[in-house]
Amino acid sequence: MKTKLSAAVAASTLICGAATAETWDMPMAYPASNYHTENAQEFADAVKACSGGELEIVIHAGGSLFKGGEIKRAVQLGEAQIGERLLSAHANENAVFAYDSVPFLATSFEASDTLRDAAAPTLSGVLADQNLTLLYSVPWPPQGLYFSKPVASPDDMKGVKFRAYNAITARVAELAGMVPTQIEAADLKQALATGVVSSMISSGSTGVDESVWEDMTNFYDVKAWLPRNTVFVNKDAFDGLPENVQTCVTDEAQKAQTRGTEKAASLAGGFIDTLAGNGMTVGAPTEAVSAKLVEIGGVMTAEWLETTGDQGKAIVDAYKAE
Ligand code: PCA
Repeated sequence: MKTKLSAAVAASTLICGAATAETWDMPMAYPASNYHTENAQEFADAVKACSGGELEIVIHAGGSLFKGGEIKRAVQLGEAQIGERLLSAHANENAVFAYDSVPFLATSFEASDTLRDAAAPTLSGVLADQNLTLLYSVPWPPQGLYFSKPVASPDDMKGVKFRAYNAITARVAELAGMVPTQIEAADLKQALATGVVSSMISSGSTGVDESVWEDMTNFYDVKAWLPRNTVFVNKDAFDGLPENVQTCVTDEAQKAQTRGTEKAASLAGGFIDTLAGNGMTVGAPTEAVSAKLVEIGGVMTAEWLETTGDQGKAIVDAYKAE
């Protein structure tokens, strides 16, 4: 018995020793049950398979390894090898990161894909300068406004405490006379329950993930933009992979991008039905509120183009040329 056991141990040591098996940590900010996270898990499983077990990616959902705001830096520094982040929340480093959140520039899944492709060369370059390799991105459904009261006119928004997820959403709030505070989705429920905020702009997906009907009553389907979660890898970690494993990762990333986008599109309507099914009043914004949002969007588009200069212009020109 003893001999058999030690022979088995010796054999497995040999096998492990022979392979260059590597494990990567993948911090993510959103819940394990969210489609972005499920999609990344499928990506991780596929990478394990196509690399013949040489690369294992371990998902850490819900900000459990690094909080949303820390993920990008952790991957840049190699504290995690790969991660997913709402890149637009890093527009303070480079406004190009907010290309997906320019109000009313791309408001459908199709347009969002076109914009992604138009931005990809610029975005990859900006990320590479930060020691990151762009892998894939998946959109959230179109963004709508949530409130804890009916909002029929722009005046109804004045003074309302607003949960922002990046500087863009904070700016929308500010221009509408609301009071923004930046809060990660993982902390949203508590912020709503304690009255720190009572409104936000987000998708039906996050509204359902966080059962926001417990604290808010109205959802206005504004379709302001489709922000993206972007998956990137530490450049040194990626460059250090054998070529066949690199190809496996990039091939599976392409598939994950397509699969995740299809998932988002197929789930979008159901999320809004779930909000309504749980008692929220769901519908389009009034004309007065729409007009105000379009005005705000105009201001913000001009600001974004000014801050990004040639890079922003190149993205918008490439998008419009499609
Ligand atoms: N959900 C994320 C970002 C955009 C979205 O729809 C959030 O609210 O944090």
